[in-house]
Amino acid sequence: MNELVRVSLQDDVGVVTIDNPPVNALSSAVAKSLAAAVLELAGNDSIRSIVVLGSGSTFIAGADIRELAQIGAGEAPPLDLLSPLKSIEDSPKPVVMAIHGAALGGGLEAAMSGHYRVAVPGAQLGMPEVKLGLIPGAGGTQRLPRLVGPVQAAEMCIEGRSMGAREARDLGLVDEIAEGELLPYALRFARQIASRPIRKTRDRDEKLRSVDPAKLQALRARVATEPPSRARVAALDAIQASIELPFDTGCQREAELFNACLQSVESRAAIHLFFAERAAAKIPGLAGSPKRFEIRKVAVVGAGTMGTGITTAFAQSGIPVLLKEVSEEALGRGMANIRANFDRAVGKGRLTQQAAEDRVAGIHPQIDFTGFEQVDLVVEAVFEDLAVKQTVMADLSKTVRPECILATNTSSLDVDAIASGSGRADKTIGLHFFSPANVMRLLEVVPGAQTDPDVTAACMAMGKRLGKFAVVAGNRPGFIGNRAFRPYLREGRFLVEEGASVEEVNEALVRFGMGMGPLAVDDLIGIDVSRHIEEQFGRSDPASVRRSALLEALYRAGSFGQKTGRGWSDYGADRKPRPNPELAALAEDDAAKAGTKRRHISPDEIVDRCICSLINEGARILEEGTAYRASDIDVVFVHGYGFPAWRGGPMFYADTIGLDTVLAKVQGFQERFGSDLWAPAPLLAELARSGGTFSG
Ligand code: T1G
Repeated sequence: MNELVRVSLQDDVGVVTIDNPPVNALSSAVAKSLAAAVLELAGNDSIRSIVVLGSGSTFIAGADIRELAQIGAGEAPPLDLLSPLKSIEDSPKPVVMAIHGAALGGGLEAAMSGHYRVAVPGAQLGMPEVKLGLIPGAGGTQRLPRLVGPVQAAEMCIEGRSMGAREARDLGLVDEIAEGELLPYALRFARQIASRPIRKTRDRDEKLRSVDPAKLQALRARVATEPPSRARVAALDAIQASIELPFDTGCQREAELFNACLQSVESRAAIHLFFAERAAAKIPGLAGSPKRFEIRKVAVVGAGTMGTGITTAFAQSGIPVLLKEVSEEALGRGMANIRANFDRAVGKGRLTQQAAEDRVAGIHPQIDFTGFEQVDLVVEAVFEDLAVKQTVMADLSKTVRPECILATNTSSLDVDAIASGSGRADKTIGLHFFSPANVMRLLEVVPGAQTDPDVTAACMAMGKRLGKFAVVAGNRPGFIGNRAFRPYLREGRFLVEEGASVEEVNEALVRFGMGMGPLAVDDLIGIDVSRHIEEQFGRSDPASVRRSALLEALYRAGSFGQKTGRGWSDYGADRKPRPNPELAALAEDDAAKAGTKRRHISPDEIVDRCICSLINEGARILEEGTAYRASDIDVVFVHGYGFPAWRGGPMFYADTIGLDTVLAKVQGFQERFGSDLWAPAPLLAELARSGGTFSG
């Protein structure tokens, strides 16, 4: 046939193998070749039935997202998977779709265009399009309701979750579970059904007629209460069309809705993030996998909030962990935290009780270094003090084996300075987990000046095993995240000093899509901690500090935020923020001392100050090489700092509104507030002038 699909004959059964590595993505070319192959076999008199399967590790993991990105950008013709799939369905010879690995999105749509589906037990089937801001666009919203019923189909499309083969069989999506090898099973099945009448999915209307409209209404009501999603609403509209319209008209309605989603900023942002998350895993100049340092067993030093979160993250991924603390008492508190983490996971149905107990059993709490000579990696999560960390590194170096990796969970200290304590800088690295470390999916991997590249690669691969988005960050103060987040927090504080209320600042950023406002972040991490971080930065870059008088005043008043019940806001037992009655007076007093007049500040200015300062700092991080690519900064902020995924991350957002617009805003603030804080990053100025983009 051609390099995308292969055709072979197995006596009276024709076999079509899709071969489009790495995941047999269903590009328009693959769909056309597949349909042509089926048609060719259907015309072969010696053939009574046809089997379609995927080569390699999977069936079809969806339409080709790269092609979708080009279509969305107007660089490729509209998607047409509908007609090739329809011609497969029109085959006069029965077509059996043999599924292993993933049948997702366009992959499941291709499977449903067949007349039968058999799947191995481990197969995953689902409609994840909504995660890309899309809906199924190859007839899926019309065929799926015919197989599993409209309500089930709607749930699958608005949730985007995948399901196992058995659940799919029970729902009527799969006909049989293929025990043993897939192809021989599918060939036997294809012979069994060869003489049965063809049943086209599009003709199977019985489940459409038995729909309960109230249930669909309930789903629509639920979607209305969730964060706005054009794709979810569009999916419900398309499913509704499957009930009300003939198949072909329903497909046209689906195509309209699909194309509207594809043009949306949400979808472009989601597709950008899909590839950004995968690109972040690649280290330029370092090909191949990190086999030299395989991480099978680890140790964690320090059972505080970070240490117990990190231990839980390793244990829940099935990696045995030694957890060391200085006292039985501290160890006891740590293990109680860890058990509570697992209880929560069981409570949310993410783990069975037995699995949780097995995971906890894989943790060995101790107050000495017994067994440390057998581990492949040690992560220190002790108090954030250089001397303390250097001492721990020195002790570890005397205990662990030569090939063991030593990692520090510092969030603000110099990795090279910490490594100097270990005497093995080539095997020392920063692993910056985010709290709670067993939940947050971001991991900043921070190589020092002498860190062996294979050590970095091993930690990146380990990050993927932990289900994290691992991003390489340069060993500069604040790495990527804290560095760019600092001006965002700074502007939030200054805006209150200049006249905005705390609530106005927080609400404006939450409306923009941030997980929480900058002042709410200060209150969560602690005013004392925020002030400490400012001091840390001040030591490495004194010029960059313009202290917030109000932050100082809160600190002097002992108002450290949630932990003291008062900070920028007041917090009762329910931890809900309420206005801090003292703050307005503090701000007026501060303004009087500074000789400034507080003013009304618009939500737009609030957002622009916080977000543009972050973007400007992001550009500095990029130009100095602290991040490999702009999309890495997007991954960091979406998965570590609550930046809205539907905006694609700060650098992608900047590209969407135009770098000339961002530059103009930054220059405007520079005129008003000075160059020390608002000097445009040279890269931003250059790209804005040349019409370039960060992701260009
Ligand atoms: N299109 C193009 N490339 C894809 C792809 C796809 N659908 N899926 C994966 N890749 C690439 C990926 O970029 C990476 O490339 C490599 O494959 C391995 O991926 C019309 C509109 C299947 C669970 O949303 O969820 O169908 O970085 O690192 O961890 O209705 O990939 O090596 O160069 O993720 O083993 C719907 C997307 C599309 C599923 C495997 N489908 N894929 O995970 O490998 S929209 C999806 C995944 C659609 C139709 C609509 C995962 C996976 P590179 P990986 P993995």
